[in-house]
Amino acid sequence: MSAPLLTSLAEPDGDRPDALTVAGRSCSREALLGAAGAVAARIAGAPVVAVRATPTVETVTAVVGALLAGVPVVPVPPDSGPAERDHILRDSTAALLLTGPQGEEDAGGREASAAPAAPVETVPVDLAERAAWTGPEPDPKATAFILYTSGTTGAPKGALISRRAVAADLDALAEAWAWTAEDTLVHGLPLFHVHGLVLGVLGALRTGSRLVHTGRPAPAAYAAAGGSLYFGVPTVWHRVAQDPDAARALSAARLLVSGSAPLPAPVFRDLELLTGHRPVERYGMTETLITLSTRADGERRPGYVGTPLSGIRTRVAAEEGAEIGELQLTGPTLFDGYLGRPEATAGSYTDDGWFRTGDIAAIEPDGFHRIVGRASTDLIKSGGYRIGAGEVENALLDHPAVREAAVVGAPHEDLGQQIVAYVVADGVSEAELIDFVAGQLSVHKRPRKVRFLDALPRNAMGKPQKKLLPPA
Ligand code: MLC
Ligand code: AMP
Repeated sequence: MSAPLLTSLAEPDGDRPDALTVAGRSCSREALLGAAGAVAARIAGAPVVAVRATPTVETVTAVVGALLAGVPVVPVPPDSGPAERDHILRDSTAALLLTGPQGEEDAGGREASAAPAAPVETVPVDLAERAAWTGPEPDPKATAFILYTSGTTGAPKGALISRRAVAADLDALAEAWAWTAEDTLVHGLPLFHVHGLVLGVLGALRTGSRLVHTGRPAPAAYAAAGGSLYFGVPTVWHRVAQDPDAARALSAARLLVSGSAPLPAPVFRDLELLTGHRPVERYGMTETLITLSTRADGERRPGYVGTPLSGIRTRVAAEEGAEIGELQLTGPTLFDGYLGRPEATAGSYTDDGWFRTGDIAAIEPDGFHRIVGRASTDLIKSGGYRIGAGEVENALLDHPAVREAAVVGAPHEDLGQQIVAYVVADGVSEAELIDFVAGQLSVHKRPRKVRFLDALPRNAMGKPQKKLLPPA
């Protein structure tokens, strides 16, 4: 039998009552294992299971149950509207949707009981149920997660993440950050992406560290949690740095870690001034998991994401004479392709088998990596969320009043980029269009600004020229 993915769940000292806290509710590892065992027994044999990923103990239990049973998990953002949710459920062919208690209104803001249009059976997770799961440890090559992630155009694609990729990544991060069972990990990130779910939940369950999930990533909640290891996206660290009392409370921590988007140098410096910590910055992608990081025992430099994690090799595909170019990677943490999209999968690799990140980077002589930007401006990062311009444009075009739409990411101090939509439309307001996108897709994919134009700038071929759009 291979080593279990969630190592710490098999250890004997599982009765600590606050091993796991999510949004104020705590449980022991023993209780988590028992409730997850009941989930595993209910779903064993299913080809795939969707989980409505609210920030709750139920979500953690659902994910752990599926991992015990070897059923691939498809996390569904709890605030996703019908268009996005239906796409995820249909594309993944999930026939079961694990949720919190039925009727629960949660932090996602939508009714948990809202009947999904895709043909799925909703299965509420009951934390009081217990079962001892005795099934064998699934094959490390098996899929752990199908994570839906946006490309530049079209609907999100399901990235297939294997159990062994997760294990390799978590072990490499534990090594780089000296992350052990002595740590208390604190964060409040969404449980449907790599950052909050894979690192932020499975990382704690593999290393054996306590986990405090704050429900939302609010500075005051981070300050109150008293952790040793903190995760945040740059927007969260910007908000912490704007709240000096909360920031100072983090002085007692061991390590502050930023990722999912570039950490601005002024935020790095403010955090250092207020907390005494130079934050660790790490870089990753849904398709590759985390691949580069500065280290607990190494130098941390503003603007740099450090060196490759154990097992990862990187190269920069620069033009002759240039220092910057596309960052390409190989290693054990890479995904197994996009579900049902062999062409997109093939297109994300070079002919000699390296993964093309689409990020532009430079590697200094000392091996430190700097991410300069993205090759395509149609992939937006806002608040650490990856959002495809095409997906938002399609949602806008579904509105009967909208004739043309072009979406861009405009620089924004807090969010990194904010989504700005340029539309040609009649008889509709900015607020209506923002709410329309928030209602169809996830709330974080909504434009923050809408500009009305008489026509989109186009080239002679009729293609919209986003570079010629007026300033936001
Ligand atoms: C606002 N709201 C609306 C609305 N406008 N609801 C419906 N319709 C509208 N028009 C509500 C929201 O539901 C929410 O309610 C509240 O307003 C605030 O929402 P927001 O404005 O979107 O939140 P904001 O403050 O902008 O969020 C900032 C943030 C968030 C940092 C909290 O962006 C975030 O959690 N980012 C993390 C992204 C992440 O984890 N990325 C990792 C990807 S993995 P309510 O009730 O909910 O408050 C990856 C790999 C790697 O990248 O390297 O890590
Ligand atoms: P996602 O697939 O949502 O995980 O988004 C991955 C993208 O986030 C990468 O391709 C980068 O563009 C960006 N990203 C993640 N971490 C960093 C970082 N530390 N610095 C700059 N960009 C980052």
